[in-house]
Amino acid sequence: MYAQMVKSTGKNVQALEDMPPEERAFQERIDRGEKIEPKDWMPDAYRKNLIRQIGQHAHSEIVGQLPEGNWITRAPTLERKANLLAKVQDEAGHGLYLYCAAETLGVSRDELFEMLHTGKMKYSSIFNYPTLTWADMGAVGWLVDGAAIMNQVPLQRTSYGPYARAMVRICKEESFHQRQGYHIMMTMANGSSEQKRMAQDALNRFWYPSLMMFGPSDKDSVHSAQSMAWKIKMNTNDELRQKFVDETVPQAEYLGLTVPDENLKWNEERGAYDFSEPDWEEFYNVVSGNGPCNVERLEARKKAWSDGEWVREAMLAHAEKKAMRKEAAE
Ligand code: BYC
Repeated sequence: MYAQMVKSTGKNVQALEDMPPEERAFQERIDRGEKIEPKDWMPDAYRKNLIRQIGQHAHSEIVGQLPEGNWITRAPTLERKANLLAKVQDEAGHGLYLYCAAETLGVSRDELFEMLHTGKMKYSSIFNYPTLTWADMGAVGWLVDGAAIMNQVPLQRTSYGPYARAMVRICKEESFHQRQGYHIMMTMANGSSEQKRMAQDALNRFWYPSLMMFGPSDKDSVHSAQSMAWKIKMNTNDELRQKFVDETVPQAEYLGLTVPDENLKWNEERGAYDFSEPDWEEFYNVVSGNGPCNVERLEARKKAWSDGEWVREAMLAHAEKKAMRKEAAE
């Protein structure tokens, strides 16, 4: 696995005084809050870890179009259809900004796609769950984009310039996505008893997979310590998961829906909700390729790649012709 190449960036973060001078100067720049730009010197492991995270992030945006794209033709009104279409297009755009950011680190887009298609690079576990009813479009926008915002807003301050700048626009758009999802949930939750039942069912199915989006619990997170030292990540997985639960539970209450967790309880002392952890066995199973839709999602992406081959060839041929014409004219 490509990602295993960076496993050395585990929990043992090197102390500043033990670093070689170049690495130490690099770490000090990060500690001062300076942005690292593509042509700056950086440790190999920083570069590899960023390629891993940005690449996975880009793949998640691209694969993430599939569960919602599935509902564009079945949206209940023209307005809902236009909104969903715009949202799915935004996700494609996010993928493209992120691939561009990854390319500045010296990896090509073809290499990134190859790693996705051969299973060497991951994408978010959440997109391996099916979207069974229209209410799922509400739950995805509300919960999945809601979790994405929680994770991505801090990434606007990440140390790598092109990644941080891509996050600014992405976060603005995610905020619209979250609201359109919540609006669908509001309509369903205040609709007929059958619509309310569908909204509750969507919440039941998407709650725990949304909690899994933040990654394994801190004690099992492989990359957090080093990624946080490098400001590739700004918070731990558990910190963001807690923040998400604390913000989302009142939103569920406002909808009159019940979060499917018997242990959910406000903890006065902590000023936060106590809640049940997701089933981590299920998480690792999905991440290793055995979720309900893993095979279908990868097949769809591979088909899109091979169906688009003639377009890529035509564009390259056009660019070559243009270059030849320019050369001949000079
Ligand atoms: N799914 O050491 P850890 C969106 C992997 S899309 C799959 O804690 P890290 C949207 C992890 O990669 C938004 N794999 O990792 C789009 C690592 O494996 P490798 C997606 C996961 O990187 C369309 C291993 O588990 N957002 O908004 O420190 C429609 C150990 O984990 C997951 C991003 O990508 C997972 N959920 O922390 C709607 C944000 N979690 O690489 C919406 C950027 C963990 O060693 N990424 N793994 O083989 C991040 O912030 C971090 O990479 C994570 C994980 C918090 C996700």
